[in-house]
Amino acid sequence: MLTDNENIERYDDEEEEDESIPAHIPSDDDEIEIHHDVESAEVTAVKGEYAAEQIQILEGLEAVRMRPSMYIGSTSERGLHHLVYEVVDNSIDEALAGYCSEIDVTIHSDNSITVSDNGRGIPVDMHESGKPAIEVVLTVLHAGGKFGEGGYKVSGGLHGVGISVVNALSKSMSVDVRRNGKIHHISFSRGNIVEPLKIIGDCEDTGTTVTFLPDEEIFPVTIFNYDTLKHRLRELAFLNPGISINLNDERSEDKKDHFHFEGGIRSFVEHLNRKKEKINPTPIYFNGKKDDTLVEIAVQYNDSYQENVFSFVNNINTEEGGTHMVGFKAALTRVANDFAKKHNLLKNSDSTLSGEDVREGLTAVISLKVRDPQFEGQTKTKLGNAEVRTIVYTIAIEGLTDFFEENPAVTKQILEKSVMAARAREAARKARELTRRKNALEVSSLPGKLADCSVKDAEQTEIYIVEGDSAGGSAKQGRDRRFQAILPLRGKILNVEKARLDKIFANAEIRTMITAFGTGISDEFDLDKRRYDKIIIMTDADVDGAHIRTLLLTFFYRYMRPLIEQGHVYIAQPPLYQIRKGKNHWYTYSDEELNQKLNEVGREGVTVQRYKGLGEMNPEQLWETTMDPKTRTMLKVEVESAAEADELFTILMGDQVGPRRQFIEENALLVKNLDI
Ligand code: 0RA
Repeated sequence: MLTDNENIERYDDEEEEDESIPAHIPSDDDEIEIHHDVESAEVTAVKGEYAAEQIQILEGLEAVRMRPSMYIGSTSERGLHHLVYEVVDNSIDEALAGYCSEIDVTIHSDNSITVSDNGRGIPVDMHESGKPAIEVVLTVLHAGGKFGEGGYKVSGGLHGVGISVVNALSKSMSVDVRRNGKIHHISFSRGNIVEPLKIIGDCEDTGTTVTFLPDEEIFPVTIFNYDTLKHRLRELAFLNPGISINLNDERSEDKKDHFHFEGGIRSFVEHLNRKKEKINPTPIYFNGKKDDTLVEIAVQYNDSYQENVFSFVNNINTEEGGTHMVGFKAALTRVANDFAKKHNLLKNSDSTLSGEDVREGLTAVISLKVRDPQFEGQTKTKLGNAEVRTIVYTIAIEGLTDFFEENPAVTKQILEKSVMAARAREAARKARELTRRKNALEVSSLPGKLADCSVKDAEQTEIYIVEGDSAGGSAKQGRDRRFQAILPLRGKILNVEKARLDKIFANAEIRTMITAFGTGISDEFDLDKRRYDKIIIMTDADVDGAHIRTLLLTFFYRYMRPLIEQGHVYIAQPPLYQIRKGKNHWYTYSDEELNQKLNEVGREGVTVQRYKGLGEMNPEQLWETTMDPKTRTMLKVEVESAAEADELFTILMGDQVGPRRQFIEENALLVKNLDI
């Protein structure tokens, strides 16, 4: 179990490793982005000269077209959508500077995009280079911030490469600026100027409208996904309260959304929890500031067992976590334990609450504004700034302590859940030890209900998991006892999707299976210890049977996944009908097959029996139709893709009845046909 201290120590280790890498590699960009230095005129002047030189030697937009991935991550659909975010980020910056309240994003029918805002408008006056400032902004890499008046660019960061990159990668881009009572227009193709800046009309408002068409020479796919844009724009509206963002899709009617959240990240966690049963009805919210780092945190518990914490730095989703996350988690664990001890929520037999315990059912959003964020990790979404850990820790300790002390009733509800989680964790540990010991004793402790096979070589054996005692009886008599084992299950098995580990271990049917299979579960699962090569689920061909099959598959998938991945799980296919005519008889496995058979055979003197359950078959029939390797048909269970399957199981075993019912009826979903 990871305690706070371990968390922090582990983090420190990582930091030490990082010290071998220079903290900051100087690059052109540093000198170009002079907007940090408004306080010292002298420094600004020196940097200004330097910047002018640098602009000349800067690789031009051609370099962006040569290696687009270096600037936008990839030219996949992800990169394509980054183009939109890049333009929107500029408008968000304008909003954060206090000059813009509304951003409209439109997807046109030709898959071009318009981003329009009511900010001050990109400056159109002459730049020292002799070109209009707007032309420099749109054609020189990283020039965007140069024309601002200090403050720091808080959005962007990850892909804050500048609007010029979007220009370089667009087949066409046109920009209208409403400023000083005039509408100014300029346009480009693949970064080259097409129409120089000109005035095309009068206006009363101010703002910027950018329209661009991604270049199909660069992007294999140039079709925008509405939901992808919607997701990110909604996120931005949560992270920047007060801003209105409108999304409009002209490719289809009535596809539009409006995002405006005065509640900010409070609204964000409410949104994340919208389908959940809440524990604290109003999210816990606090913020704080130290030096140039702004911290905002919103927390709301729900009654599930999942943890859902999202963190953002300068509007970028830090998917890999980092120092801010470590600081927050450590603070939560600490404050929760302090409160639990002070209010006697822990019994003598309880140990302390672990980080995982206090995050059970937690939904939280952490949003930071950091002046010089260092992004690390695989996808550059892990915050590395060491000082941030302590800043977030301190602010979170104070914010959480205040809330807990002022709201003791709801805090007790939250922490009672954590205490339950801690007890479940302890019970699971004991139960796990118990099954482990049983496995060590092997055969002598095998469950009584199991009719084992005589062959000991696991490669050659199979076990039938059979629904109900009567079918179990038939199967026991009908089997080939040398290599076929039978385990009858009584009644429904536990839905593991909705239970903690201790309950899972307490379930008799599940314990029986774990012991019979010999493999252990979860992180202790060991395929080599399996006692059978094939695990065959044999249930009735009705809805109840399908339900039991689903519950079993869920258990295998969640706790013995390699069994499925390595192809050891099968579904038996008992027949639906027996057809008799004179001394002959046939079995059919579907209604179509029945009709076909009746048309080949003829209907006269024929009796058809429909099997309602396995129990209606005698042992010989069961052997002949379903268990004899020479004649049987089985389905092999396959996991197509882990992520898809995961989602599927969540739908399946979650609270929504509709999709689950559909699965049960179709039930062929994770199953591929395989004739044996
Ligand atoms: C540089 C300086 C100023 C504004 C902007 C850029 C700006 C850029 C974009 C891009 C999309 N919308 C935008 N809105 C503003 C400040 C200009 C001033 O000082 O008035």
